[in-house]
Amino acid sequence: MSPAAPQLTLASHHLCPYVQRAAIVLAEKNVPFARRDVDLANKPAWFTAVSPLGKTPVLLVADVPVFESAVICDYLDETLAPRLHPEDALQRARHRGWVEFASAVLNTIGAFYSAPDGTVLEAKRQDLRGKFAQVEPVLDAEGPFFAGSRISVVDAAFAPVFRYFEVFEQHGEPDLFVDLPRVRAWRLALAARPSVQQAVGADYPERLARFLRERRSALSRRMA
Ligand SMILES: N[C@@H](CCC(=O)N[C@@H](CS)C(=O)NCC(=O)O)C(=O)O
Repeated sequence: MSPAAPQLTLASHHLCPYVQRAAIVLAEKNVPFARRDVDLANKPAWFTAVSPLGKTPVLLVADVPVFESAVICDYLDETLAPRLHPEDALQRARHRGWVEFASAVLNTIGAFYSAPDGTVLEAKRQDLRGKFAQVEPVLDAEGPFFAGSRISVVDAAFAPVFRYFEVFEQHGEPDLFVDLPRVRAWRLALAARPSVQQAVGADYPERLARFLRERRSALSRRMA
């Protein structure tokens, strides 16, 4: 008889895109887990005890903490079926590189919504557009996902990226994907995926809009 599967707890934050990566991978593997939300402005002692960098997500495997979203996704992929990363080592390395690229896009999104004035906001908007233009030729031509018909960890890393643009566009941001047909189709396929939809609460758009308005940035002022 195989030993019982360990209890999984995801230390989370309502808006954290890195938490969403792990939640999507867990949902794709149909694995139940508990979610424990953390107030990152006032970190509780139980959280700082398990998070060396003080960041979400942390996956508690029984009582063993695993931190860093890419590491969590790799651990889940190595231990739970179905495999989301490619079997081939070279392709797997390529995929890990694009997960890292998704983190770079998230950093640019942070710089975009924190931009102090319209000039920086426009520069960051163009930076984002440039990053998506880099992804366009890398995407599988048939889609709908990064590498074709099967969802991968790269998809789990980009779905939270695209989710920001739902809210940005609701508040008047232009569509950055007009001339990027593969990225555009990919974004739509990810938005329709149940694992992606379930990775955040129903109040996510409202929470994100409130967070953005509170940045005191060029974007906050436009939203107000
Ligand atoms: N490289 C980390 C980034 C995680 C991260 O930046 N988490 C943010 C929330 S989305 C956080 O916990 N920030 C709190 C802090 O830095 O104090 C990962 O991939 O897990």
